[in-house]
Amino acid sequence: MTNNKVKNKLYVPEPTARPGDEPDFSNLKIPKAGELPCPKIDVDQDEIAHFVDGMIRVLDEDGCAVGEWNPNLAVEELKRGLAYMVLVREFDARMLKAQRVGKTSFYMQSLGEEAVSVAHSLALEEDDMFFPTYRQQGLLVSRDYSLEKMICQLLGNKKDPVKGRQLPIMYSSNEKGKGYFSISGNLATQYIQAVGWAMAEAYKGTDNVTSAFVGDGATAEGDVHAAMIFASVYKAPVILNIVNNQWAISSHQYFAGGKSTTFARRGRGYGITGLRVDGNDYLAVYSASKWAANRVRAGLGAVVIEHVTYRAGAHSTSDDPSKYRPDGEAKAWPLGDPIDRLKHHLIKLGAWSEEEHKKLQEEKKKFVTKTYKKAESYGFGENHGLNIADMFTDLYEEMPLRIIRQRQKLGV
Ligand SMILES: Cc1ncc(C[n+]2csc(CCOP(=O)(O)OP(=O)(O)O)c2C)c(N)n1
Ligand SMILES: [Mg+2]
Repeated sequence: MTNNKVKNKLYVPEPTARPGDEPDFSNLKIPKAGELPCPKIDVDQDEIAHFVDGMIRVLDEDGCAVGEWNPNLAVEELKRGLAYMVLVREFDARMLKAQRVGKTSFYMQSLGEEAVSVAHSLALEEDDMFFPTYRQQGLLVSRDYSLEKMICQLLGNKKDPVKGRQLPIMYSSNEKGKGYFSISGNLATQYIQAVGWAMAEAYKGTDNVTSAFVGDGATAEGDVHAAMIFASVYKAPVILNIVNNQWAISSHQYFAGGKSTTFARRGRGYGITGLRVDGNDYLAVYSASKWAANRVRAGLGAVVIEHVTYRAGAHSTSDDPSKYRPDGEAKAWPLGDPIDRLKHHLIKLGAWSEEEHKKLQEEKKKFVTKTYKKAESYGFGENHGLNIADMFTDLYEEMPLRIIRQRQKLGV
């Protein structure tokens, strides 16, 4: 035994900056747009092993689309994506206000992350199924799901499709072409459910892709391990999206393992193809999602996509990020804002202008306000108009005795 033995010391990661510090993103390596080649969809995953450390980027600093990952979308398609992102942002802003004045109890925005859900959704097909988290309202919006129904869910009124039985923002839709699996408050449960769903699609022999989402923080859940191992072993036709928005409420992504590895690398450990993408670059998200969907649909197994983005707003209306992140961190985020970047690109193409953009924002805002008013007319708060007895319906084929007793006690 030597006496220069080092004592064990528990390591606790610290975020790069705390309130009072200057925001610091110097550890984020950002390759130039267009740097990575776009391989054929049947490429051997070992040949693109380095993609989990790189970053697929298409839009450069001047707003030009460069490199092999450029999806070469028609101008009308770009404008469509922009319009959906603006609609999501206006919707978020309106609902945040509604929460502040007590019309609903809770809200979660996707500010700064709109490209992740909108571009991903538009790159997939109508019958593909989503297993989202609470931060992908853009999936529903870009599939033209009724905004009125979404607001009724948030207000928990008589037109709420889930009859007031879910927390606001926990939407659900089994309508054809909307495919938005009921959101669960228990983080990461949707990941294993998605893989099971994908395995069933494979068993049935459909050509549908299943797409699951999880946040950086929730990747620390054991369910993510179970999902990855099943997805890998059974070559499940599933895209496993990891939205790395840097924070999990007040925990920095380092607490979920982001300091020692990228989240895209998680898939590689299980033998799953991994891509890492600039999540604020609409074209890059679209292109990577399309590539992954094509690969999955061709029977070549699951793909993990890490979307590198930033949660520009608070975690939810129950959170105050000034307590744990430095002032101005969102502004200092080096990958910019997804709406601004796509707008800039369209202007660069000569297909858009600041005036047209303003008009689009006003138009969407008006639409949201009008829809909100209509939804509110169906009730909110104490005047929800819901049938209390519905609390007990649709849930059990055979109602357990204790629930029957609860219902009897309530007299409904
Ligand atoms: C199993 C479980 N643990 C903890 C929570 C509480 N919780 C809700 S959201 C959240 C943070 C999740 O962060 P992340 O996965 O990064 O997603 P983001 O909110 O950033 O989109 C936590 C801890 C929960 N809902 N479920
Ligand atoms: Mg997060």
